[in-house]
Amino acid sequence: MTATEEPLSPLPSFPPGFLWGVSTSAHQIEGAADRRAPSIWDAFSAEPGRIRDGSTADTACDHVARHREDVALVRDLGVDAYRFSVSWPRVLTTGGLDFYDRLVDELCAQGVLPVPTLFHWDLPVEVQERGGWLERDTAARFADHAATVVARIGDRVTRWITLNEPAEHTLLGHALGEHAPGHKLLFDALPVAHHQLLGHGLAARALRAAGAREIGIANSHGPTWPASTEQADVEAADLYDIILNRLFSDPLILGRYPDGFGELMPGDDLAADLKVISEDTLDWYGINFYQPTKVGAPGTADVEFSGLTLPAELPFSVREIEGHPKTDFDWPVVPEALTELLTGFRDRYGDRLPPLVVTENGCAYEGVDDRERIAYLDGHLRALHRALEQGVDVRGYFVWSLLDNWEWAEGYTKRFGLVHVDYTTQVRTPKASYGWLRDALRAQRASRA
Ligand code: IFM
Repeated sequence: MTATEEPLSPLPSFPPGFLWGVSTSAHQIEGAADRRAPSIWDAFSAEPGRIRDGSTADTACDHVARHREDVALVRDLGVDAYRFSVSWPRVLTTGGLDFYDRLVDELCAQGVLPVPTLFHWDLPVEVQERGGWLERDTAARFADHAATVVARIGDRVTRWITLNEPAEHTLLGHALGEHAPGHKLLFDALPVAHHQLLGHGLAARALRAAGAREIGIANSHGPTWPASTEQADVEAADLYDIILNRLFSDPLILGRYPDGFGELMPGDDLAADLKVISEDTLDWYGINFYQPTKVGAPGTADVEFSGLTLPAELPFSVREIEGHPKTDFDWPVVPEALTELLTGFRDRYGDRLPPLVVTENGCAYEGVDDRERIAYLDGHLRALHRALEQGVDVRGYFVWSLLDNWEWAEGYTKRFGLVHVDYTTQVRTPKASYGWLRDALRAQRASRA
């Protein structure tokens, strides 16, 4: 993206009560790996060649030790809420929940709403050894995890997220083998999707039993654009859209899988499972949005795409989106696709759709004078506002991410933070985008005063 020196015009006014936040996840920032049980990402990063820079998240941003400093950064930014995840491997360790107790206390003391996510990809190795999400039992174990966490911090936490991006965990972790646990099962990975969704339903029940009333999920979505109007491209794009989008939203919102997919799911009583997944499990629906995808008919060779290898045997191929700037991840910057996505959800689900919250949106760029990130956030917030103007009920927006952090298979090579982290000294330096967002939020408040 071309850096612009021109000051941007003020953002339009967002509705009173609109929830502003920043997001992180446990494995990507916490460090203190010696004070928790091992996760599948520890095992995966220990395998040669899995992580681009050969790194691990053993120290990451050392957030367990520095969480007060990080909460102060959240407070000074002026957002309402902080989305973090609770590491299941830490919860399994004696004393592990003490950290989340302290973190929630600190957030409350600083006037920041805590928004925990109960699973953000870091499955305990001991659960993986019993089959992980390929096994139905993991859904029940996840509900136990939810019950344990809500029993400890539920007196101060009102807003919950069960899962983060079950689609990526299914597809990257189990279908393509690019993420932990590294399985390459292609379509045989589908049980992982169903068991996570079932886990969402069972965890929501556990949270409800403890009195929770604001339960959501953070699902990743993006518009799928057919590469052409040729039938083969349109059909391939439709299949991609089902696998990446509707497979994870239809069961939650409509209580059914897209046509042809229910038959592929495991279990003896799909109808009963779908009730668990969909009945009273969502008070709001979280959308993580980064980019649209252009998709066409399958090709004849493997395709390298944003650090992933997409095998030729897939029934679709991902194509380059041209004519838009790219982030350091090579992801196209297309803010209008967020308006398209949000209005598309409203059009597809109508009255069945719970209020939406954008639970992640952000970009990877180097440098602390990150004008590209400012332009990215500014563009996406205006795009969100256009969806509000068109009557879509969006109640909040969370930037990914507060801090630069360990970006999974990319290690420390991609920086998504509003705050730069020097991984040698652990010094935090707010970037230009941090100052821009702080000022934009001040202007929002002033416009309502
Ligand atoms: O860093 C990830 C996050 O863990 C899940 N959503 C996408 C982000 C950027 O890749």
